[in-house]
Amino acid sequence: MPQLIRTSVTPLYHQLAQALRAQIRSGSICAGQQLPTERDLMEIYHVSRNTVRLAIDALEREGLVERDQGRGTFAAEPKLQLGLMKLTSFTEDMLERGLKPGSRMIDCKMELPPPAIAAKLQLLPNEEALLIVRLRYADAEPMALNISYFSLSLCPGLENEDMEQQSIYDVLGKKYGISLARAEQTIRAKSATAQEAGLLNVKTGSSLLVVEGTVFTTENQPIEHLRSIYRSDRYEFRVNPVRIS
Ligand code: 16G
Repeated sequence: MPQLIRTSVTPLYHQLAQALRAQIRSGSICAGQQLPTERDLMEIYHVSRNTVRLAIDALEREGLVERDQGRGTFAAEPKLQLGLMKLTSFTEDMLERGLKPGSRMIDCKMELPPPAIAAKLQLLPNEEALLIVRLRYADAEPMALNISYFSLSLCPGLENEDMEQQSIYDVLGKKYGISLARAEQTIRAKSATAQEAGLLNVKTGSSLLVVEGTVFTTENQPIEHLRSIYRSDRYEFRVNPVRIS
């Protein structure tokens, strides 16, 4: 067990966080495994309770550990990293990671979308769109909530497809010959409502990531308005910016 350097300018809690981080990253504390208790850490590293708490707080903020009230602190499941440069379906994202994609249909109906969404989809006045709300699973774990409106002018009859068993992007390609080209998306944080928390199996108020935007075909026609709500404990988004001179 590496000892902390008391004479270092690096605060002790920082050094302790580093030591625990290294153990989690190397797998010597693996995902789901309980960390030593506060008292054990105090004894092992000869530090105060406050130092232990500050170190665990830092690891919790980084998403490396999760506290479970009354049970202890556990190494978190590694997050799924989603690149933002590739337009992929949920099904593709999961298969690429060796996970089994699944869906539970929450809602599927034709309706008039809110005006801002109708404008993005370039719908005619009073034109309805297909609302599809699905809870998405990786293996048996709920990961995200997909709330999408599809403009049916390009894919009439989409409402009759079984969207619980199939990939929508697959159906768009195979049945309608539609190639998706690009999306315009924003990402923001929100806290889980009781309903979202129940579906996603997280605590009410925990933080979620919302990706919202429009998907366009190769003909530059908007076909989907999406709002995808991801568990922030299971997802992180990757960006690779380049410097423009
Ligand atoms: C992704 C899309 C979602 C789309 C779904 C189709 C983003 C942020 N989200 O989750 O809008 O409806 O894939 O998945 O791009 P599927 O083809 O597996 O049904």
